[in-house]
Amino acid sequence: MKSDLSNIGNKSRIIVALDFYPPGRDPFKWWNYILEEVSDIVAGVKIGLPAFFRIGVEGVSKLVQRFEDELYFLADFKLADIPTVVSEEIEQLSALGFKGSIIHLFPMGYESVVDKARRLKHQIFGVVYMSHRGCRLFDELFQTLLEYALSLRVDGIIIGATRRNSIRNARAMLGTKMLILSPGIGAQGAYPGSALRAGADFEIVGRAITMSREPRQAAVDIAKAQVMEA
Ligand code: O7M
Repeated sequence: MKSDLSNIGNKSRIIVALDFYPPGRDPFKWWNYILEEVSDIVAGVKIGLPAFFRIGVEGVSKLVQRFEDELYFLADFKLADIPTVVSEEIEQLSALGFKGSIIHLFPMGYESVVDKARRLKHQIFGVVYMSHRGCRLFDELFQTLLEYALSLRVDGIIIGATRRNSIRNARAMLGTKMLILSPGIGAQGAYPGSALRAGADFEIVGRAITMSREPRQAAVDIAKAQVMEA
């Protein structure tokens, strides 16, 4: 049972995001195949609304049950409701077998959410800086959100791999206290390994693996790039 992302053993620092699948494929079969191909390479799998809409709670639950011994399952709903509702959502996601959830930090007031998650042994990751262009409020609020994440003592934060300087700054401020997860590798332009070298702990990779003709080879190549010297 993979329940702590800081303890992944001898694997790459990839978390594969299951959002997309090639046209004409059955999404459940494809994502099942992806996980068969890469489960010995990647540390975890991130699942959010796209997969929930495509394969339903039942499909997601089947994937979790099949692969939870090898993979860390991270729920990505970027939760941002009132604390009571977010706590309930985390309870449900935990019951489904997810070991961690991603939340937005800007609503603030989430101390009770983190307490609840601790009791459930469920890890919490807060979004601090997104990867896409034009997220102006994140530009302005980066420092505030980072300080809030630190005071809330979440297990980790999300900073886009497209924001290497911010990853460096966050790492300098956090020391080793928190994990940094970075999406934006491949399809969004950041190079495999670049976020790790800036101080991140994991790179979240979606389409570069899930839309590849050779998903296993794609994962192997990214894993190699992660351990290469800069
Ligand atoms: O590699 P991609 O671009 O196909 O997929 C990237 C994944 O990372 C996708 O699942 C996004 O939801 C997620 N992501 C971002 O791309 N940018 C962000 O700023 C934040 C996330 C994310 O995972 O937040 C938790």
